[in-house]
Amino acid sequence: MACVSHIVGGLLFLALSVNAATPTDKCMSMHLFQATYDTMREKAEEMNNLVKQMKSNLDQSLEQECGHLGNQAISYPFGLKYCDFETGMCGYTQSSQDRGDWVRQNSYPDHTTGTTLGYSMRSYRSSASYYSRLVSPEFQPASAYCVRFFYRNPSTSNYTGNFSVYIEIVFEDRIGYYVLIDDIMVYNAPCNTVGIKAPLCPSNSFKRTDGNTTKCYTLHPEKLTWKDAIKRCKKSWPLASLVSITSAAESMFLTSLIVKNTEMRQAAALGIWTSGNDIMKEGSYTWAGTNGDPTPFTYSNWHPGQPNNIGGVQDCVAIQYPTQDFQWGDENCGDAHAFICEAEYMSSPTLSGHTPNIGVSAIG
Ligand SMILES: [Ca+2]
Ligand SMILES: [Ca+2]
Ligand SMILES: [Ca+2]
Repeated sequence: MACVSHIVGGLLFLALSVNAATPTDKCMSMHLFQATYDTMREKAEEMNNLVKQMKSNLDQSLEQECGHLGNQAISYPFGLKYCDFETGMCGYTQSSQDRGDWVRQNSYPDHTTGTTLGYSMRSYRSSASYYSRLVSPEFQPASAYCVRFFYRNPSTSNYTGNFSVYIEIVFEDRIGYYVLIDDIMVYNAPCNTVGIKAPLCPSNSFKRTDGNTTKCYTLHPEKLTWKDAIKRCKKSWPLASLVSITSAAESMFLTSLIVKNTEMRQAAALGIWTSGNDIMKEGSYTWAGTNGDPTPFTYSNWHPGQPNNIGGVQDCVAIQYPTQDFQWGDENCGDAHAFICEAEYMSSPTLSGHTPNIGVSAIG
C-alpha cells in the first residue's frame, strides 16, 4: 500500500510540477528526459549487439573447430561454400560499425524448405540514414567467383531504397524494411561453368523431359525426417529439393521408378517423402519447390480419407498405398521416411539477372 501511495504521490507531483513550471523549465525537463531515454536506448542496443556478436563468435569458433555448421563439412565441387543458415551463420557476421543488425530467424518462411521449419537471415529494418550489413567470411583466392543467393522483401507496402551486394561480399539493406537472405552459394568458378549454371545430374539419377523442362530424380531408401531429407537432396545440388509432383504423367513416371526398386517399393508402404506440405497453413498444401517459392497444388493423388491430419500434427505429404496406385497421405514431418529428390535443369541458357561472374536469383 505504501508503494502505491508513493507512485500516486509521484504522479501527482509530476503533474503539479509540470503545471507549475515555466515554459523554459518544462522544456529543460523534457530535454533531460529525452537525453536519458536516448542514452538508455543506446545502451540497450549496444548490449543487444554485444550478445549477438558473442553468439556469432561462438558460431565461428564452432565452425572452425567442429566443421561447417550448416552441412557438416560436405565437400561440394567447384570449391562451393554453401550456407543454408539452418544451424549457424557459417562465418557470416554483422559489421560492428552498423546500427542495424541481421538476425537468424524462422518467423518468415525460408528458402531452403519454403516453410518456417527453416532459417534465413533477416536484416534490421534499416533506412537510407544507416546501414544493416551482413559480411561474408574470406573465401579462397580464385580467378573468378560465382555468387548465387536468394532474397525476398516480405513487405506488402511500397518501400523504396537500395539493396546492394558487393563482391567482398557484403549484403547491405537500406530499404526501410526487412530483407531475408538464404542459401548463399559462392563458387570459385564463373557462373557459366557447366555444373554451376545447371545441375549435373548424378549418375544414379533418372531423367525426365516435359516440354522445355528436364528434371532428374534420385531415389533414397534411407529414412530421414522431412527437413533432413530436403537437406540431403541439397547435398548433390543446392537447388535440388524433395520431389514436387505436378502432373499425372510425373506421378506415373515416379511410380514406374518405385516399382522397379525393391527397397523403395517396400518403403512406400510406410511412406516416401515429397516436398508437399501444409506447414504454413493447415489444409493449404504447397510444394516446397526447387526454387524455394511454395507452389500450391494443381494436381493431387490423395488416398480416400487423406489428408486427415491425425493428432493435428500431419503436415508433410508422402507417397503411400503401393497397392492403390501409390496414392498420397499426410504424415508427421518429424517421422523418418524414404524420399525422392528432384533437380531441374535451367531451361534457358542465360539466367535472367546474371552477369558473367555474379549470379542473382530472386524469390518472392
Ligand atoms: Ca535456410
Ligand atoms: Ca496438416
Ligand atoms: Ca494422414
